[in-house]
Amino acid sequence: SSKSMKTDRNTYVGNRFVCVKNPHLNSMDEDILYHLDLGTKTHNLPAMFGDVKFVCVRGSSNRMKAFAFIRKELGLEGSEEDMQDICTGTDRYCMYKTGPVLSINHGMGIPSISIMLHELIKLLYYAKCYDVTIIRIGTSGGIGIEPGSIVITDTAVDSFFKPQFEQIILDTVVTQNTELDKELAEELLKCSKEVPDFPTLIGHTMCTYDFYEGQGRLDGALCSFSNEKKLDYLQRAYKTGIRNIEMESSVFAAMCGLCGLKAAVVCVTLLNRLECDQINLPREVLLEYQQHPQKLISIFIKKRLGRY
Ligand code: R2B
Ligand code: URA
Repeated sequence: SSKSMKTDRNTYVGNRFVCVKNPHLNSMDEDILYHLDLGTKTHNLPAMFGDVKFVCVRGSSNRMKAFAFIRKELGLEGSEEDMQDICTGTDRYCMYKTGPVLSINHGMGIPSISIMLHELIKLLYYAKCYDVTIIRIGTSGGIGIEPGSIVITDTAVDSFFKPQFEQIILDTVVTQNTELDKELAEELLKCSKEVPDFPTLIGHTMCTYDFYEGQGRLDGALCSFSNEKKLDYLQRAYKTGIRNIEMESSVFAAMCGLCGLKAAVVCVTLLNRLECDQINLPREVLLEYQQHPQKLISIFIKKRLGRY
């Protein structure tokens, strides 16, 4: 049977620098950020990334380019260079930088985002970045709310509705805190008042290891439960304050919290899971919904930069 222990959340107040929690890194002569195709000896990370203040992460790499829109939105004098993928030597992740805004994709699910975050956090640390806000923008399944709504996560919860992320480290289950920055969530909610086109709310987000059975769907290749059981589960989730379901928020909240990054999760809902399982929106509606989080985020960044 596995042992269990609780990690302390970093009580990060004074130190505004992005930090790592790994004593072994000190004794490494070089650190290769393999999945990003960057390294401490091959790249001048402080020169490349030292001015980063906002990191936007999202699932797909295709949509990453769409984020270059922020350059226009922010009125930043973008060079063609800004449109170049920084992680050229790898097709795992794509990264774009425009002024103080770094955008990177994370793939689907906890393992994929976790690998990216290890390397991204080390990158920000080596670059001596400070006062960094990181926001995951993405899609999700809503519970009891209108599709197209945005949910700003206050706490990520697991499939048992618990506000924690259980990571297996060696043969120990380590439990980590998944609370996100409350002030940042409120600040984002305030920004949403300026985009009246879609409802935005703060709620809990359930993070699962699977899209199908793991999210109570009846339409996967496998299903071992009834419609009644599904609805009972989702209704109980709703009662605890869960408003959407996705697949990365828990490890994102845990890792960013431990490393001194102010973090937020902003997801649009593509369907109401109390009504259906399949995402059957017309392409153009889907594309429109996916713009909602980035519209909100660009207002937020513009405000922070005093350009709104
Ligand atoms: C939301 O959408 C993806 C699954 O379709 C997954 O990455 C997530 O969290
Ligand atoms: N992403 C998810 O993880 N679940 C959904 O239902 C929709 C998008």
